[in-house]
Amino acid sequence: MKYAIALGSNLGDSRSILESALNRLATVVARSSWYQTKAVTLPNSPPQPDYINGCAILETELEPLELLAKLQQIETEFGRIRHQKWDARTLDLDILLINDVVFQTETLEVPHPRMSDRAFVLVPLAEIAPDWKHPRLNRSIAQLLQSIDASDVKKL
Ligand code: A4P
Ligand code: MG
Repeated sequence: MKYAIALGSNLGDSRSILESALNRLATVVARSSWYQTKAVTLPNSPPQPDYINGCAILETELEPLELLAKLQQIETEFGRIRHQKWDARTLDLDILLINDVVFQTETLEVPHPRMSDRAFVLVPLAEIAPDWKHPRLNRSIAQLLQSIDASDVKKL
């Protein structure tokens, strides 16, 4: 199965946390550059440090819920503590895409429901998978990226 995942961190030594997390993952077939991005927060929440974000493509036999469990285990290993939604975190690992399928359960929704309007996801993903089609929107990652503002995303 082919997966696209997003990596993000805005607490701790983000760059080395992200590198180590990638090394813990099965069969990474492509990885993007790292990008410094402005934190997207909920309205009226206090300011947060910038994030480092990137994306990777994995080939693995793991089923979607097995991969989600593995990603959450790696988040915990790197000191992720869940406070509030969208809080600053040492490591966030999200599943963006799985082949060309739509997958929806209580604990996992793929395509990731917020990916299409987020420059911090689309810029790194377009670097490694510009032609991957979003199965709900029927548009490629490169096309989705063209319709948003990506000026807050800076390559490191
Ligand atoms: N879940 C459902 N679908 C998925 C999926 N496709 N991948 C569930 C991963 N998890 C998925 O996630 C909450 C629950 O979502 C999980 O238990 C899982 O069952 P979480 O990681 O505990 O919490 P979260 O990340 O705070 O929530 P959420 O809503 O997933 O956050 P987002 O939308 O991912 O946003 N700004 C910048 N610049 N860069 C960032 O990386 N990230 C966020 C988090 C906000 N602002 C950001 C960034
Ligand atoms: Mg998450």
